[in-house]
Amino acid sequence: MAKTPATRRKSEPAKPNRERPNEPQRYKAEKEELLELYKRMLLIRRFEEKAGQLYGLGLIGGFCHLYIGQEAVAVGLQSALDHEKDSVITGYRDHGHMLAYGLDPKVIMAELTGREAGISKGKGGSMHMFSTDHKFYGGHGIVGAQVPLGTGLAFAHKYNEDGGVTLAYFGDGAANQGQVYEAFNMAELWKLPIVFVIENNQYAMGTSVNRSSAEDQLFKRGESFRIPGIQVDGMDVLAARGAAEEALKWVRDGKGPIILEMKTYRYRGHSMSDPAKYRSREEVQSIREKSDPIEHAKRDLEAVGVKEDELKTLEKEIRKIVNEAADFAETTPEPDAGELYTDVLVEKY
Ligand SMILES: Cc1ncc(C[n+]2csc(CCOP(=O)(O)OP(=O)(O)O)c2C)c(N)n1
Ligand SMILES: [Mg+2]
Repeated sequence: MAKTPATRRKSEPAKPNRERPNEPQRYKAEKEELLELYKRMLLIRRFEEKAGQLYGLGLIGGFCHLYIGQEAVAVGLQSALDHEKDSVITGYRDHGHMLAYGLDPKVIMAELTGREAGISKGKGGSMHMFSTDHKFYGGHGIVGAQVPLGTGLAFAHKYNEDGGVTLAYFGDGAANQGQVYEAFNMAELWKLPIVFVIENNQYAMGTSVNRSSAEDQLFKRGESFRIPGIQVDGMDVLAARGAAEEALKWVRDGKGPIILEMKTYRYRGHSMSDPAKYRSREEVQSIREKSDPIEHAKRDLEAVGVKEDELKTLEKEIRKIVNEAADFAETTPEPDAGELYTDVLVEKY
């Protein structure tokens, strides 16, 4: 008989979840660890800038949503995962999440240019990166759809008793979708091992969170499901990592799901075709100047004695990696025409 993750009988009333997670602390990183986090964020920044250029040159087709400004979220959170066990799922703004894993930038850039060597064999493109080897389940273009899918992944972790946790990322816009709340209900009812990560970058296409959300404190969105939530400075990689430690502890202790609202900001338009008329240049400029996650980490590095020269060398290294990824993505072959007939589901319904 199939196992069921249900934790109580029908006749038993639900037990109120009165416990609260601890207030997360800013993660105390050793110098080497902080350098690694900084490097990953810088790689995402330079990679995304390059992707923007290649798009402008017509080398990337279809949609392309850049992650610039949000780097600390994926890097901080994913650095706390157990990559042998845990799974990740996200929306279409997904290049950064793959790079945060430490995946080869060449393979990701080649996916953007639709080449055979790409992570989805060049057939997914920007929005549909996938790597089951890394337990990365996409890359999804339907807003909010990754939340029930992620809940399914968490169900599988519990069912298979593999000790894994799912990180399901979604945006502030997606947070207003009905399917998100159906998933919340099931996740809490069955105490599924999932961290719901709301990347609140303040906008859903051209609509600001304040204009679209009756409750704009998104970490509270689980309250009616008894799912606790924490609001986190998503422009500080160490705050993100600290919050991830608390959230993962909560979930791994069998206490069910938790919400992390990561307050962040996207510097670029929603996608490459967005003229961004719904906000002022001054707004973007002021966040860049005051809250940039990479500059923030740079200051932390300088405080532990890392010298300007070392950072310059690192910058050069990263630019080299990104240029090589772009060269590779421009020159490696396109998929064979026969690939049109592979990885396609053909079935009668
Ligand atoms: C079900 C569905 N509705 C609408 C869209 C069109 N759409 C694409 S992105 C987007 C905004 C989502 O914003 P948010 O969740 O905040 O994510 P962000 O783009 O800021 O990362 C919308 C409405 C879609 N892709 N899927
Ligand atoms: Mg958004």
